[in-house]
Amino acid sequence: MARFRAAPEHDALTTDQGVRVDDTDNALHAGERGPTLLEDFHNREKITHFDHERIPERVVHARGAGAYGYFEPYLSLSEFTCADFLAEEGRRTPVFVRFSTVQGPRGSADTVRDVRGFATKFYTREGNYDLVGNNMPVFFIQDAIKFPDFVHAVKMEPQNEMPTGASAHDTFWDFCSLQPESTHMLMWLMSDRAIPRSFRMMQGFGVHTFRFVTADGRGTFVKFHWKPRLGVHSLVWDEAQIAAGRDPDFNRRDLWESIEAGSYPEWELGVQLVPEEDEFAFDFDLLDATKIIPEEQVPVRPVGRLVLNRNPQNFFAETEQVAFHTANVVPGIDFTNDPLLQGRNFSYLDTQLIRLGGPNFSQLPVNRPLADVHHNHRDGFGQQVIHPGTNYFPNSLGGGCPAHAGSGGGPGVFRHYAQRVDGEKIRVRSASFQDHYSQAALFWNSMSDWERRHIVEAFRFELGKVTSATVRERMTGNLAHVNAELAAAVAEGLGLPAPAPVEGVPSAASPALSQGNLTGEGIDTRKVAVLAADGTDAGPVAAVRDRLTGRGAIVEVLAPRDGTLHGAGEGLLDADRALPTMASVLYDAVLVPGSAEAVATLSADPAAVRFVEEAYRHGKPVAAIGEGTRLLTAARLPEEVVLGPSAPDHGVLIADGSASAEELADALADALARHRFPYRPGLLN
Ligand code: HDE
Repeated sequence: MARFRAAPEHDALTTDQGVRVDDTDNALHAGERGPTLLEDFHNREKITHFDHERIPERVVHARGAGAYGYFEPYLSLSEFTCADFLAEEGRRTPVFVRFSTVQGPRGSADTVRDVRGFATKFYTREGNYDLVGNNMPVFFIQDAIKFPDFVHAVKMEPQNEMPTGASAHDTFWDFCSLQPESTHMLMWLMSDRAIPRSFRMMQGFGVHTFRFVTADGRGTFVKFHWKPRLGVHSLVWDEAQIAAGRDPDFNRRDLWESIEAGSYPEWELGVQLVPEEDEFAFDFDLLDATKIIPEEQVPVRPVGRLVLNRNPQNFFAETEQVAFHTANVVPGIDFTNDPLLQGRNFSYLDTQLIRLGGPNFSQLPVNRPLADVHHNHRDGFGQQVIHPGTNYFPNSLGGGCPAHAGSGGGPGVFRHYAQRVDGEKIRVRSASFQDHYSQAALFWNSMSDWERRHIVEAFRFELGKVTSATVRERMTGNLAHVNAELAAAVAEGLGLPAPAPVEGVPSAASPALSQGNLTGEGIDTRKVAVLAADGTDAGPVAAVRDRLTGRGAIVEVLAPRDGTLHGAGEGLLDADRALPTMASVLYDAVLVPGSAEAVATLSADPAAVRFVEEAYRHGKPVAAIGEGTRLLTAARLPEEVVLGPSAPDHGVLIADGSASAEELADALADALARHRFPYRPGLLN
């Protein structure tokens, strides 16, 4: 790909034709104050090119961020698949990954409540393989023919193009309430999974059941899982909404900055394998994309790791022009009859033909396979290749090239899985796809108390934005099939009577679904804000910073103004950021060092007071040294938390004179590793 990168550092400005340009600031005019001349080819070319810079955005998943890296298996999977990139422990395959939201346009905010795309292009030696997944393991619909309806319903409403980046509107809930197969996915969407703290802290799922195939044609069903090394963590809803304004690029920036800083995001690839003969061993259909295979039933085997270690150099050329396609498979990976997957296999190439302006987008640098490409496809807009010789098969004039790889196949040759197919042409949904509620209930049953509370609040928020009383009622009625308490709590928030309980709602749970069980390890890249002002004692700040950065966290000193602060003790303290440019939603924890002078300044600064108040309300660790507690009080943290012995249980950490800064830093690190404190005196978050 390197040979496609432009490197203009040492060259003069030219036209598209390579002619050197003397001046690009002034057009060619007839006289100093005269009209601009048509003859000015540089001016015309420059403006014309600019006029054509935009391309259509993706019809869904328009807003995204991408990065390069590699995938590396821990072990060989050749017992199950002949896929070359999975055949050998440690064999590195380059990848490009794009994360995205679904509903909003390119310019929408990152932290909206939405599904996140997690699409990976593996540039394998045997061709490109795309695993085009999401951060939730199921989908809203079972058959791809419903996709245009679903997307029309969730996108901005057609008359006024509102709301941007939100599903909280009438048409979405109208559709879903009439389409009960969406209920399981709605549970995920109303959960905290829909507001990830970071792309680096979310799971990914292939969603469909795919098929591994061995060289001798043996098939095994497979579901793909990505598990983040940093654990699965989310924002809280109030925080997400504030962040959407404070930094609409919140997730994109986080990905970019972590890679720039050398903290490379990492996921483990896991597979759930089901032998072909067990196809009907489950009480749901493996072909139904509204169902998971509970991990307690089929464990997820860890098979390799994905590391992202390089940012793109040009967003448009790389992240915008990348084209993923579920049908980009390599030998050893094949499809199943999942009707959602089958429809996707048509849609991606089709949509890319219009988005990328013709059939040659696989020649764009980011889409080019590393494997050699030989075929008789010719011409089309934007053709980059000069093809000599014949353009048909069979031929003798071109020496019979490019030749068939041979009907017998052989290593590196794709052969479709020889599945027996027999049936009548009918438009029906299989009876095995009819249960729409059991796994929605499974999800609810698996949640911790605080996760359930967040789900109830999310339903209340979303349905509270719906103006149609019929839609609200129909939806709460559907929820009664998931759980009576859930339905009653949502109904209560909407001022509706609790729906009649439904008999026989399943009580099974799958602990693997709760984020509480997916916390990951350590505090790598967690961001701690230190609120300082003139007078702050630089000594303890340096000690805490050293200790926390030693454990991988990022510590930034925020002060009412930029520049060097005049510390109380020895030494000066540099502010990393001016407080007015930042907000607590951009950090994971806050620390207020002591000194009467500094704390008096901060307590009189609404931005500092709000910073602490919000951090506490959003469940983040809050720490103070000595006099720093006065800012906590100014931010109205309950006295029992600031002064009481149970403070550490609530993630509020106070160092008095006797505790060293190092001890405080360690306690803060432990609190950070817990991510959030969902039950705090004085509030729920
Ligand atoms: Fe997509 N989806 N999708 N989708 N999808 C697109 O392709 C589609 C579905 C997913 O970063 C489009 O190039 C249909 C499930 C991701 O570039 C389009 C159906 C899953 C991305 C399309 C689905 C996804 C897309 C729009 C129902 C998770 C962004 C632009 C059958 C497994 C990829 C484009 C990127 C993008 C069609 C459902 C994931 C229109 C018809 C299920 C991550 O082709």
